[in-house]
Amino acid sequence: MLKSFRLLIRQRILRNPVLRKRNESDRDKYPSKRSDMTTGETDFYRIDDLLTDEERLVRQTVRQFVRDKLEPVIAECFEEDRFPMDLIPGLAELGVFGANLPEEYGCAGMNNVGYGLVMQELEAGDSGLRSFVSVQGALCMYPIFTFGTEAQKRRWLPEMARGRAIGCFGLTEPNFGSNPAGMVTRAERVKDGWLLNGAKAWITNGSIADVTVVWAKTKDDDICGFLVEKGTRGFTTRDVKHKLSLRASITSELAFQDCLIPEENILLSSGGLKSPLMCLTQARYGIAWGAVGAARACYEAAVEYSKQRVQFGHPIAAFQLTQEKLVNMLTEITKAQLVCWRLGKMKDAGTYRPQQVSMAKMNNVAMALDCARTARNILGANGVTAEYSLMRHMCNLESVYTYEGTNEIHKLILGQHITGFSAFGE
Ligand code: TGC
Ligand code: FAD
Repeated sequence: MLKSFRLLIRQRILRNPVLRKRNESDRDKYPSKRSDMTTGETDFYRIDDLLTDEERLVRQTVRQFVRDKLEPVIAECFEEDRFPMDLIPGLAELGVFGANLPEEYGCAGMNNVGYGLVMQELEAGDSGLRSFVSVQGALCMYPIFTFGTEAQKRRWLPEMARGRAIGCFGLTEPNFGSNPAGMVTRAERVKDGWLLNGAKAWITNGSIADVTVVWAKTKDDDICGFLVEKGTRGFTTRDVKHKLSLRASITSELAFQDCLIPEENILLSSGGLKSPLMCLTQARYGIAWGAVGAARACYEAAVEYSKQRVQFGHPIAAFQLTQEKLVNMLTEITKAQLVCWRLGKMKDAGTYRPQQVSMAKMNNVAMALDCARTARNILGANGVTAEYSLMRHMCNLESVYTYEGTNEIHKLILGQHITGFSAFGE
């Protein structure tokens, strides 16, 4: 892990009395201090015991950032349909951009469990914040790192890790969402580079990105990645307005009309649909963890509220029907946490498969959406207000359910893996 990131975490801990106390405390000495019910620490199977000190530090530092910096502003951002841009330098300081990429390029060099914990804490705050970080790291820095030249890596990765350059990823098109193989965006070879024509739809960070990874068909329908820089002539963006989900996240349409892309901006080692799909595997991994954070936030709010709210002379937590809901939520969250941890270990060992990531994304996002709906129900009418986070999480998770492969697409990926038969319809 990046030395400065470790130092930074330790300095923060030393400055912060709450974190300092936690860091100094002996976990065996104070086992009962770790609540699994209310304080952002739902951990029924003590997965905490499986984490290294460093992973716990990373988690706690990001959790504190979310509490201090995001929670006070997120409801307003959501209502006002804006991303909290002023959090970018603080996120960069934490080292969360491309956190699992190597230190050599200015990244934190974290392992994949640490990276997953970062995503979990960010999404406990808001899926829009996790989306921003996922797109920057898994969908823009990762393809530059994996398919780019040394010059491209040196140019973009340190700047992106510092949050001084923002990236995005253009795969989806107006007529090709679940089936990106059909894309019609084209890059034609010309004397000075490539001429790019086409359009991309639903692109997170699209209008604020300094660099866009655009996937386009070249000769013989091969698919390659291109780095399209802000200000390129013929490249325009338009934000999607009136979203009822991920409102604290920028989503844009991109249009390319005879954009001249210099030769040095092609991702030279990319080729075929496999290249963007490899990026999706990285992002789906982060989403699988992130969704658990959103579910946990909803569950904890529901536990807390149900103990306070009295109806028919009893706290609603004392009713069997409420308890059943809480039990189901905790059980599903615990299962999802275990899946994430195991997947992270397999990713670190290099033994995981994309289909295992599909199962985790599919299950954990559906689980989080169920938790958000159930928790919203437990809060009754209060659950529909922005004062509580449940409805915001629920609305956000509708997008998370759809992007990065819809729930159905992941079922079909797994169905094909089990049976050997493709049921995609082609
Ligand atoms: P298929 O023939 O199955 O695969 C083509 C080649 O790719 C390989 N492959 C993968 N490699 C790595 N990771 C994966 N997940 C992979 N899936 C497939 C495969 O082995 C094959 O390799 P090779 O060597 O034989 O060429 O391709 P297909 O056209 O049949 O498509 C399969 C399908 C439908 C599963 C795929 O198209 C798909 O996943 N569709 C869903 C599209 C999607 O997820 N789009 C997401 C857009 S980005 C986004 O939503 C960002 S939201 C960000 C945020 O805000 O957080
Ligand atoms: P469609 O593919 O039209 O699917 C519609 C419905 O049909 C779904 O329920 C789907 O599951 C179902 N369906 C489709 N095919 C089948 C089948 N064979 N069998 C059964 N059911 C099927 N894309 C990017 O490239 N970059 C981004 O940064 C990005 N950010 C996004 C941000 C937001 C907020 C959202 C909402 C989307 C974003 N996307 C992004 C796009 C996202 O990846 C697509 O929306 C997603 O892949 C689904 O495509 P679609 O919306 O066109 O739905």
